[in-house]
Amino acid sequence: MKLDEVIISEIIIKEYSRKLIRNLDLDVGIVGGGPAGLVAGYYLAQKGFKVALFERKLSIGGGMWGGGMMFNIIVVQENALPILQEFNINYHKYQDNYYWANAVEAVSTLTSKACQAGLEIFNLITVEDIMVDQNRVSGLVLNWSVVEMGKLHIDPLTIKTRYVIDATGHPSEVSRIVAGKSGISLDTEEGIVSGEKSMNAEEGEHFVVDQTREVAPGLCVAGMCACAVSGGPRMGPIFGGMFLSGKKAAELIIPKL
Ligand code: 48F
Repeated sequence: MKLDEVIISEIIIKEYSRKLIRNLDLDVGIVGGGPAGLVAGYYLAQKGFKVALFERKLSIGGGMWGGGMMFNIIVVQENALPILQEFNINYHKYQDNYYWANAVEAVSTLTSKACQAGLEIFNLITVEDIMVDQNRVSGLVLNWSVVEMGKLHIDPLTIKTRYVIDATGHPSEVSRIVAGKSGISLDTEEGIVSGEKSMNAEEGEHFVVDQTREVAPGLCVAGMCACAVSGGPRMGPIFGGMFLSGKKAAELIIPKL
């Protein structure tokens, strides 16, 4: 049978529109498709929650593709190995407590397993604002990333959420929006994003997991964003803390849904 280009277009337009409509009212909206957001999305989707992840860029994976300084290897410490095992990502021992994995395999496998668990991923979409209802974060305001890049004056669309996970990494964008314009103070010393500190892998890897928490009603932080919000150090290309933080974010939210 001859392929019809218009049917191909129709499938894409109809099915994407259906997917968008299905996700207008979410249990959890995750902002950012780095390791923390992907792991959180996997564990939430696996439990059957309605969860979608919005990523500004074309590719999912955030800062993991490039390992350290574009050497595309990631380092993972012992306590995070169960997550690599859960996803079936190959890893190798270097010495006690230091394991390494292929960054490309890690990103692609996390992404694939999260999609198969039921996480809906929307790439090329930027979260530019939040919705607030009775002093609680209650939704996400979305626009195409190219609208932001082109500085086009085009209004966004909005979705409802019961919980938002800010997994936007170093810039902690959603938390900054909440602190800056929603009238809600963050649960930090200053009520705003404290700001990330200089590199310290040992401290940072503990801090990121400890500080994965609900920092405002309806808003949980995960990954590097948790360090930035609560004023902890960065840790560079060791990723166990990112994986454990994503898992903890899911585990914190699940009983509240
Ligand atoms: O930066 P990113 O990988 O965050 P993460 O999951 O992991 C951090 C590590 O990669 C690394 C590190 C490890 O030691 O320090 O940096 O905490 O992924 C964050 C993703 O969020 C997207 C951004 O494009 C990136 O892919 N993002 C940021 N702001 C927005 C956004 C936004 N407003 N809307 C949509 N996506």
